[in-house]
Amino acid sequence: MRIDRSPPVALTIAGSDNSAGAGAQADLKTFQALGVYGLTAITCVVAEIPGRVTAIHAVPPKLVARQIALSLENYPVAAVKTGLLFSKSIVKVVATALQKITVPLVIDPVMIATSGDPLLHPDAVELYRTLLFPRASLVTPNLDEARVLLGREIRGLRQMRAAARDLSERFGCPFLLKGGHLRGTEAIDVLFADGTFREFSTPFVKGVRTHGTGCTYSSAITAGLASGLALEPAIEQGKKFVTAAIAKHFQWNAITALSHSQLR
Ligand code: PXL
Repeated sequence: MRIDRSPPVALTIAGSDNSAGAGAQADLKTFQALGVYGLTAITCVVAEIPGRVTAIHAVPPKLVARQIALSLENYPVAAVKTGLLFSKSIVKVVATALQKITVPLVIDPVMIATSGDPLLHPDAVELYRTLLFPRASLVTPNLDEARVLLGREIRGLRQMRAAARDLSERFGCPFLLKGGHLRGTEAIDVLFADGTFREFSTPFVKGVRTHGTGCTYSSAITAGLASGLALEPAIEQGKKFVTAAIAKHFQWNAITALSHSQLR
């Protein structure tokens, strides 16, 4: 009798962060900690430390497409996540490469680093709306990204609920709007999916630089979906995972990093 010991497989399509708290490196560490084998398709290379992006360079779109195609053709990919896609031409090839997938797709619409440095070319946003969201199982904007997508400010929980519903109805897919930037006593995220609301809340951890939390959260959700969880349990697992990673952060002088290890 053959016992299949192979873990679930997830693919992240994301930028490389040399400081390894965000981007594809954060995604891989998260997948690993949650028992999922991670594949990567790198879209761009970012030279940075938390709080300071010094350079960013795109991978040629054809090479991004090759990485995705090889991953999908040769591995039993059970869920896909997109992070920083950098430019219009990369969004286009990613959308084309993902056209045939039937597995869950999580889109983290990364636009700006926690430091405030721009990451995505602004002219690529429209292609997210037209090419990527129609395919998404979940989109995970923070409040800044939701403001760009919706074209209005979002202040407070009531406006968050309205924004999550409006985004989901406008783009026809589930939206998880992350409220960490409100800096209340609770970090509340609002899901609007299939006509209903659900909220996910944990105590807000103060005073931690949050470089990479968005990447970690969306990749933990993706790991859950790759493992066969339904959307809401996958978000619950992701929220627990990112909260534990923030609580267990470590620090070298001015540099803070999330801990992704030994969380299970
Ligand atoms: O946290 C957003 C993010 C995503 N992806 C890459 C990044 C960053 C932040 O700096 O470098 C590659």
